[in-house]
Amino acid sequence: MTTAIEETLVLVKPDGVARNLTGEILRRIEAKGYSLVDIRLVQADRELLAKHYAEHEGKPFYEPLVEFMESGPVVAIRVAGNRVIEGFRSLAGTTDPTTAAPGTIRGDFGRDWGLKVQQNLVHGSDSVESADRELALWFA
Ligand code: IDP
Repeated sequence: MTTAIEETLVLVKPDGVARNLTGEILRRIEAKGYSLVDIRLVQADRELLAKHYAEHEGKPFYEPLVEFMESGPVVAIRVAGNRVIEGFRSLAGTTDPTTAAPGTIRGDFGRDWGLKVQQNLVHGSDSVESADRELALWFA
């Protein structure tokens, strides 16, 4: 456990925006006590997504993931708070929305749609290093 104030990148993915869940996701972030520092609606292009998902290049779900992420606007949010990186990932739930715990964003609103990519509503940075790198990309 650490008391360091952190910042993380949260993305409401195209499925979350299309299903009008942006407000609900913001509500949960604020209800948990984290601060919204910056927010923008972005139509991401391939160049940005290739940088964002560089670690997944070559995996079977990479191409469907990039296609999904460029299929519509995403909401990028800079969120701050003590241990917000792990805190938001806890709010989001595990990657697979079918089995994500009820009470989490993915567990309450997500499911498997039989597609090649898991449409799981949100992204949250997974480490301080990732957060720094991703925030620089989305809030350049
Ligand atoms: P995370 O978003 O929970 O941190 P990552 O492993 O970083 O998960 O994967 C990035 C995104 O790629 C996931 O959120 C999901 O949309 C998609 N993804 C990950 N693993 C799979 C898979 O096995 N099949 C389909 N899509 C996947």
